[in-house]
Amino acid sequence: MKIPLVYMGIGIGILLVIGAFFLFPLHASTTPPISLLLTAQNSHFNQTNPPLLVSVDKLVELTVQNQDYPGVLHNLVISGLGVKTQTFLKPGETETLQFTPKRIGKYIYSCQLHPGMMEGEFVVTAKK
Ligand SMILES: [Cu+2]
Repeated sequence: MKIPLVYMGIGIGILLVIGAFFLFPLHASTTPPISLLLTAQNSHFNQTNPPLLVSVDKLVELTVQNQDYPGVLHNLVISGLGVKTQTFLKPGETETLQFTPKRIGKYIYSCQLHPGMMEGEFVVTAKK
């Protein structure tokens, strides 16, 4: 039995399309971001200013919320990564920052109004 050349061509074409789909999946848009939450309360982040660990080149979604006493403002900066909340958050306010760390290393996250009291490590590790 001989398969006409045109059918073989179509068959190969279909295989190429399927192969390309597996080789180049649309991961970039479907990979979920690393979600982190920092709650400012009693002039600390998450009570103990814990180290935050993320992977290099992966989207981070970092939510900062102020749940402190009335009148106590907080913000968040990560020095060296160019990450900063747009405003000083009032109690009850929340801001979500999205960024992709490009360099492995140890950085410091902090509140500019409470240096020393609200400072922790932000660690960018190799890809997993
Ligand atoms: Cu603060």
